[in-house]
Amino acid sequence: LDRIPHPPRRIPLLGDVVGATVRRPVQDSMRFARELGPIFRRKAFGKEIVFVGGAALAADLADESRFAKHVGLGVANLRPVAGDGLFTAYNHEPNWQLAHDVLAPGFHRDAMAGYHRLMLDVAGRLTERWDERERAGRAVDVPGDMTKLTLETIARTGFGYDFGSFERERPHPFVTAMVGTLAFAQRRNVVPGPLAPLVLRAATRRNEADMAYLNRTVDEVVAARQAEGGGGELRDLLDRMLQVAHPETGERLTAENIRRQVITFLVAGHETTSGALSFALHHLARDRQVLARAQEEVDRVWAGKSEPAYEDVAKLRYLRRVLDESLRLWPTAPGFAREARHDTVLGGEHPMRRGAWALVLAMSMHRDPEAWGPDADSFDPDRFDPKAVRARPAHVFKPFGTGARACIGRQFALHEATLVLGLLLRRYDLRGEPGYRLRVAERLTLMPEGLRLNLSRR
Ligand code: MNH
Repeated sequence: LDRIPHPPRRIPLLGDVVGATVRRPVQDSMRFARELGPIFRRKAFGKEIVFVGGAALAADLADESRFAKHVGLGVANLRPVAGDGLFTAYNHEPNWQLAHDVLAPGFHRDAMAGYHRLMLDVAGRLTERWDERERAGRAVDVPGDMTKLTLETIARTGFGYDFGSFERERPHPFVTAMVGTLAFAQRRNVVPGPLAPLVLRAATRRNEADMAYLNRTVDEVVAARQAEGGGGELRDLLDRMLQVAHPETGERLTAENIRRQVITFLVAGHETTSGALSFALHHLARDRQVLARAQEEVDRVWAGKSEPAYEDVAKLRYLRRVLDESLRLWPTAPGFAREARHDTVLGGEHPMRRGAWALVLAMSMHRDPEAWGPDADSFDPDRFDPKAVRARPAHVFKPFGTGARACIGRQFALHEATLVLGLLLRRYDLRGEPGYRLRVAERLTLMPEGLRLNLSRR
């Protein structure tokens, strides 16, 4: 550890707090990575964390024979809400493999093609709303509306549930309760254990009410589905959770674990996609050439179709590159933790004991000039042209994590986001607000703050 640099002004007891902010830890860490190099450590309130931002070291951490996912920090904070659901399960918990094997086919091609219709319906609600705004000459709130869109999409495709987000002025109470439990989980991490009962008394009671509300709502959705009687085709994730037994062991998910999975998918399935769509729209509105090229592609590839079919979405190759390039600069899940499976040496230089872990800063890895060139901070979708991809080392682009615990919803998110961007670009010209400078808010995920766009129908 001694050989790993840390910030120069380390304050006794408090640690590396100089130059740090509470609200933007990821962007702070990226600045530290620029000063301190590909690996560094930061200490706060007695806890020391090793960060890896260099592409070569991060690529080494992707070696599944030596490293695995570590459930820590932000992910561990979600345990009170998401328990042994897929995202927060420890590697050794049997429900991970069980749920993974039962749910993975819910993201294969046939299943995905079945979600396409519902995704189009939700996108239609968005464009209805945006048309009204456009007629009134008013700007749209991009992150707000993208969050409504992605929440409705996962709720309807995954669970046949409609939150009515576009019809409401205020968020659905389920959403308020969900956000409340997340905020509480995060807060619990910064209040020292023995003080928690005192400091968080009111918050704890509130949190219990929130959790009870979440559980009750999920139980109602499940009960309604069960009342329909099982059997027949598997329409969505909930059907799979309720009806599918493990192909080898015959085991089924328990009622308690299904609750955890439903909450997991509602949370994991919308925040990050919403951010990815928002950043892509920001870059499209700002770069007229990129916008023109993407619009030309949509007009050409979807010509003569009132609605794109499932297969038409993946044909938008350039638009996919725009999305990849946005996720490179702004990986909306900005980091993931890796632990050593046994004693090993990271990058041939840093010894790690079994169980020792490091946080990969995807944002730094994605901007490392060694892998991405001297202009790594600039937005250029052509970096994802197949030739350019082949010329780069492997494992330097990881917006969806890595290995066995990588994102199960990757294809889902990419299909949804490409479809929606295609529909929006075909329908509108986008203009940013004059003087807007990108500011990025952090709430475990990254999100552009205050991003509003002006539309005009094409
Ligand atoms: Mn998703 C895991 C990023 C969309 C459901 N997701 C991960 C991880 C990253 C990630 C990174 C790995 C975290 C870790 O190693 O600790 N996910 C994203 C991004 C998007 C995204 C950037 C959108 C863009 N994720 C989605 C969607 C769904 C989803 C959509 C569901 C429909 N993600 C998950 C689940 C896991 C996960 C579930 C946990 C998988 C596992 O551990 O088996």
